[in-house]
Amino acid sequence: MSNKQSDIGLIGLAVMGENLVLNMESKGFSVSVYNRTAAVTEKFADGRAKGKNIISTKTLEDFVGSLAHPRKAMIMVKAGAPVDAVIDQLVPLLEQGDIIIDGGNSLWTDTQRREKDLKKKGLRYVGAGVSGGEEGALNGPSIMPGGSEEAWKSVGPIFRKIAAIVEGEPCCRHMGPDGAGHYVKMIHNGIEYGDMQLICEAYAILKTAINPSAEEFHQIFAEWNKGELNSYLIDITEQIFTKQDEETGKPLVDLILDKAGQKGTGKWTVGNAVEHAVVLSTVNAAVEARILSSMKDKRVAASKILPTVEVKPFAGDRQQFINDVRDALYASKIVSYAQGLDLLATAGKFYNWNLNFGDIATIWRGGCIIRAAFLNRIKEAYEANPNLENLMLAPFFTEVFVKSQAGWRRAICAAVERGVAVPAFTASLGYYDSYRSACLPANLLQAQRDFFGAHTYERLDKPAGEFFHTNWTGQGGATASTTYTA
Ligand code: NBP
Repeated sequence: MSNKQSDIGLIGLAVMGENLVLNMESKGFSVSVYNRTAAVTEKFADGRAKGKNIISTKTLEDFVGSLAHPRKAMIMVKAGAPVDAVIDQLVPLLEQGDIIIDGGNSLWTDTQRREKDLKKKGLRYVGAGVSGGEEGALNGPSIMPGGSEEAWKSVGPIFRKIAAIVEGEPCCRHMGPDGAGHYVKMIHNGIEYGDMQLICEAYAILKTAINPSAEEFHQIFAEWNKGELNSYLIDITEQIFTKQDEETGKPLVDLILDKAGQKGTGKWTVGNAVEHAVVLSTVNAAVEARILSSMKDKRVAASKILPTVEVKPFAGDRQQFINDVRDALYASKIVSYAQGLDLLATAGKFYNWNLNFGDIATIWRGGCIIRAAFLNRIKEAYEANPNLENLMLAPFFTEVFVKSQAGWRRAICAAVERGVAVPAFTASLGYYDSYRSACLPANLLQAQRDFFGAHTYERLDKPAGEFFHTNWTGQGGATASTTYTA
């Protein structure tokens, strides 16, 4: 072991860890590494780390001993119990003021708990969401760190240097205290679920109605990528349609089993939205679509029993239809972001995180999976009005709905007529139509509640706060209507 002290250390040399280490080293930082299975460390040392400013260690004692003070130890292992296991082993080796960073996809409440526990021991804790996968980790991810301002001062300069850069600005800013960074990362992942499902639904509508070839799909997505939908996910979708299976010569996408996997951040996001009574219908539809997709055997069996619809041959203007689907995708995407940001705002207030939406949109513009041109518009919307009630109400986005809503509705009608499931499109439009409605049928709902449960109701023609109960059946001898004041 050399006596040299590294700027930072990283524990966990799987896909993300290895690439983050190489990224840090390439930006001029010296890095120590440790992995539970020593053979992995050895392979890295003899392979990609060879000749680089990277110190490989075989024990956590050597790892900690190789770090410059205050020590910065970044954990990049599987989320959950493994993170606690590593922390438990690290803590006895560290000193007051040292910093532990968890860069995995940890649940934000775990991060809050860990930060609180470690603070009592004089250690600083940073829960940092890292997005961008393998390629982002190597060349510049989007990083969402949470934790104390003091800890941020120590790790910020390293993180901002390794993050993706968009228009000269690193895609890394301090998100807020304790679990704020991991919470923002979770919302990022939820939005990612929504974006991916919306793209898949656009594909499904087009396929059923006008059946483009893989080459045509490639061209459609390439065209969309030049406009307002310009994004990483549209870009990779465009590329997917160009890949041919070597064995059969067919488009590979047509040979892939339609069963989607998921790791859990989507479900966490939806569960938390329910807890905070925030509507997250697009992401919810996306999570449920993955669940339904995984039930392949049941779907195949049901497809032989449940009646289908007779599909009419497409008779309209093909290009107009493609444009309608594009408009539906863009409008639904805006709704999904509006919902995700609403949840961020609600949770931010609940936890006193003081989240800055301009900052969040800024660091999502590059490095991460949801990076997209339209995040610039979101950034501008929050810069113009930091207290924006709902993204849909920002003048730029309201104008998008003016232009796109006819096509949005036509595309959904076309899907429904053909029996194509578009749960994320319909959930988005349902939210839009509910949110913009001054009147909803909840008058009838309140009447039902009062009928069976005497839950009372307010009236349109009386002051708010005055509650009424009606004897709906006239039985039981009670008066027809009773007034209660809150
Ligand atoms: P994995 O999530 O596959 O975890 C593998 C690493 O965890 C290995 O280094 C393994 O060591 C280590 N590990 C495990 Br498993 N249990 C351990 C324990 N009890 N003690 C110590 N080490 C343990 O790695 P990854 O895909 O690189 O992801 C790392 C984190 O980053 C995760 O939280 C993930 O959700 C998040 N993330 C991943 C991506 C991605 O694209 N993969 C993107 C963004 C964020 P071993 O070699 O000894 O088994």
